[in-house]
This record gives sequence, structure tokens and C-alpha cells, in this order.
Amino acid sequence: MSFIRLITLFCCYLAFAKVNGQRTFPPEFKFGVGTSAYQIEGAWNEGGKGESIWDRLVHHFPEKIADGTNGDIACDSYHNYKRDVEMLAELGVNMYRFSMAWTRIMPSGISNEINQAGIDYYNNLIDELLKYNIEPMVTLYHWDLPQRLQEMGGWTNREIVDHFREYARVAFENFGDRVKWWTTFNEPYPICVLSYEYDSMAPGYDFAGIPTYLCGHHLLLSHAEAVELYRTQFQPTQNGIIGFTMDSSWNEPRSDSEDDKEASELAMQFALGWYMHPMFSESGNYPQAMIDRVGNLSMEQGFAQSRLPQFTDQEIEKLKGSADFFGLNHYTTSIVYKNDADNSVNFRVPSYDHDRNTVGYQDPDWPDSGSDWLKVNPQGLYRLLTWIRNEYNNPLVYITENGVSDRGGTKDIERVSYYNSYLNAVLDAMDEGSDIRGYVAWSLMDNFEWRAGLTERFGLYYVDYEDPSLTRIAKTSAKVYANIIKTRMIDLDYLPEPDVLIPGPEE
Ligand code: GBH
Repeated sequence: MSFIRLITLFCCYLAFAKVNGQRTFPPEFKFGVGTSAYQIEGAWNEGGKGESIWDRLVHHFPEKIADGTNGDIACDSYHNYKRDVEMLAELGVNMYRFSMAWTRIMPSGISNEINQAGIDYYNNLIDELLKYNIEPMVTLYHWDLPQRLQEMGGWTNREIVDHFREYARVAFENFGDRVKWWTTFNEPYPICVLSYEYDSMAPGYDFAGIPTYLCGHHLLLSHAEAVELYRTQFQPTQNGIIGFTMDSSWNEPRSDSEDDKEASELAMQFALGWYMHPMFSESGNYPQAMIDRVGNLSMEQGFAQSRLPQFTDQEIEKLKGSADFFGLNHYTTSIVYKNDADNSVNFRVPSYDHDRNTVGYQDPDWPDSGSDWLKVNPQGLYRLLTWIRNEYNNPLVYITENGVSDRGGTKDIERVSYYNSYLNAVLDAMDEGSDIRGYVAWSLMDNFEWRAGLTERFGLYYVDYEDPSLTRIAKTSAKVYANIIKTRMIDLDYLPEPDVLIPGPEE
């Protein structure tokens, strides 16, 4: 660690120690950790599992993954799930957020074939969790679309709405007696923008400005259908709750100027409002700014209709209020301004970026992490939570992901300071009335970080990928997080040694 970085950390620490006082998280506040199927399970073709778009991407284009690795084995949680649950018990978490692989349950994604071995796997995992009183929070879709459905156009084909609903039905039927927390989707931005608009996530197209909005539209309709199904046929007897997990950075205006403030608002509406406005506002529809911008630009560009599809009145009714809670994933902050202020970036036309018209950058003084895109700015989480409270009339929020990466090693002082300061920002927002009921740290353990492969590690537990048994070792942060959960307080002086001292790459 550089000297400058140490000093920055130390200053953050002092500023924060001063305001922290002795605030506590309420006893009913839930703490958890999260993972996702493709990132941890491995066993990609075992137990009758079908091929997903991530299996396809890593096998056909290994050069797209930073270190050429893939999720064929990952943390091998398919075989090691009992050890995973043991770690959850060590942490003392109240809940575990994980995703189900659609292809384990329905190999081709279509309901004519249900795979019992896949259902057994999740039954065993859920039962193991309940033995320790850990509540499962299940994500139905964390990016691993059945390859067969991709061949039908994936999220750009409206047919997918029915297939997703049938998948959700099988999940509610088989697991809903024990699963009381559901989210339909994890993070629409990587699903629709980074996959169709950019070749960054599977399936990896670079078709800008059109499929992106079709994908978003069908994602929203799939969500609404699954929620309606749950509410009418399962919720009355199963008594769980269901929501959607949104990812959002905070978009800080570059200055106080009207233009920069407008840029911040546009960036928020195009990222977060795109999905949350239909669910949490009175309109049940896309944000007006998005309807106007995409509509007007589409006309100028010679399209016969807006590239942003329209909902029918009936769809709007279904979407409105279709989430029992607001699931929020948050990692970092961008500083934004309007591109037409200086046209500093040459956006493709048409494209989502061109429609949104904002440019973002990060403050070089914010501490960095193991990922280029992730710089540390806890104020951003506080501002984002405040924005959500004001924009959507103080919805019930669960933070479903928050965390930071390293590049190896178990003495993760930077992660400790990240969690301390971001959890402090959560307390700040709660003090001002935000209705935040829970917090899920990303991630239980190091895992397959998509295009970054195994190079970026987000875990509270270190995974030794060199060791065939994929041993997991508690990092310092795992012990600190366990202490926060136990005491319901942030103790800045608590800095235990990791289970085993493994040096990071720079040490
Ligand atoms: C979450 O995405 C995911 O839900 C989770 O699966 C993931 O492991 C975790 O965050 C950590 O990334 O390299 O410039 O193309 C957060 C959103 C989307 C942020 C992909 C990083 C890649 C940026 N992530 N993005 S870049």
C-alpha cells in the first residue's frame, strides 16, 4: 500500500470516527451476505444442468475473460455448500442471498423439462440454511440465461415473459414453503446495457440503442408477471415478500450549476428510474425524461416510433406497486456532467449513452480498490439513499449488495474500512428517516468475477484457487463483519488478525 493511500485512509477514518458516536442497528435489522449461482456453484454440466449464456461465452470466447478462467468449477459450491453454510454460521448472518441457476431447474429454460436433481440441490441448500436459522433470500435471475432462450432472442423476444413466469412458478412451488424473500432480477443494467449495447457481459453483443430498451421492457414485464403470480397464488399461503434488485451508483453533479444538476438527474433517471419509476411512482411508467429524450431522438433519427417501447394501460397497472421492497446494490460514485456541454465523448448514434447524454468520471482522490471501476466514496451511498427516500416516498429498502474488491491476501484492512464507512452511511440515512431494513455484504467469498475472472476478489472469505479442495479462509473483514452483526455496532478499534495470514500481491 502506498504512503498516500495510507494517509487518505487514515483521514477518512478520523473524519468518520468523529461522527460515528455509538449508534446501533435496530434488533430487527437483518444482516446478510450474498453470492450468485454462476459465480460460485461450478458443476456447470453436472446433475442435469443445461447450458447458460455464461457457459457459452466462457467456452467459446475464453479470451474475453481477463485471466482466461471460467466458472466451470468456480468455488465448487455445488459440492461444497455445507462448508458455505458453516461460514455463514461463523459470520452469524441472519440471511443468505443467493441465486438459482435457471438451467439447473429447467435445462433449456422451458417448462416442458424440469430437472429434479437441480431442485434437490436447492432443497438441500435451503434446508442446511434453516438448520442454522439463516433465512434464504433468493434471486431468480442473476445473469445466467438458458442458452436455448438466447437462441430465441433472449430478453429481446417477448416470449420470454411467459418462460420466466413458468420458471418462477416452479421455484415458488418447490421452495416457497421455506423461502420468504424473493427477488426476480439482479441488476438490469448488466443484463440489458452491458450485454446488448456493449460486449461486456454475456451474450456480448455491441448493438446499441435498440435491443437495450426491448430487453428492459421485457425484463419489467417478466418481473410484473412473476409478482402477480406470486401474489395471487403463493403469497396468501406462503407469506413471503417479493421485490427487484436495482444496481445504482450515485451520480454526483460536477458542480452546483443547473446544467450539472440536470445531468445528475438524467443519469439517475436513465439508470435507476428506468426500472424503479414503473414500480414505485404513481405513473407506473418510465420516467418522463426518458420517454421524451428517447422519443424525440428516435424521431430525429428517422425511426417510425420511439426506440423505448410503450406499456399498455393494463401493463402499467400490473407494474405499479409490483415490488414489496426496493433491493439496492451499490458500490461506487460517478461525478457527472452533460456531454453536450463540450461533446467530450463521441457517443454512437443511436445509443443508450447518447440518449442519456451524460459523462461520468471519478475523483482521483477517492481511495481505489481491486477493480478499476470501483473507488471508495461512502458519502455517495448516503446521497443515493436520500435521493431514493425523496423520489419514491420513502420505500422499504434492503441493501442487497455492497462491497469492495482486492487482488489477493487475507489481511484486508481496506475492506474493513470500506464496510465501516459504508455501514456508517447507512446509519446516517436511517437517522434521517430512510426505511432501511437490511444489508447484504457482497460477497461471502472470493468468486468468479465475470469478465474479470478470478483476478478481482470481493470475498469476506479468501478462496485458495490453487488448492483442489478450494479451501476458504476468513479474512480480517469476515471477523469485523461478524463483530458488527453480533454487537449491532461499528467498532473502529476492532481489528483482529485473519485466520491465516496470506500476503496480497503487493506485500
Ligand atoms: C454486481 O455488479 C453483481 O451483482 C455481482 O455479480 C458482482 O460480482 C459484483 O457486483 C461486483 O462487480 O469493468 O468497467 O466494464 C455490479 C455492477 C457491473 C460493476 C459490471 C462492474 C464492470 C465495469 N458491475 N461492471 S467494467
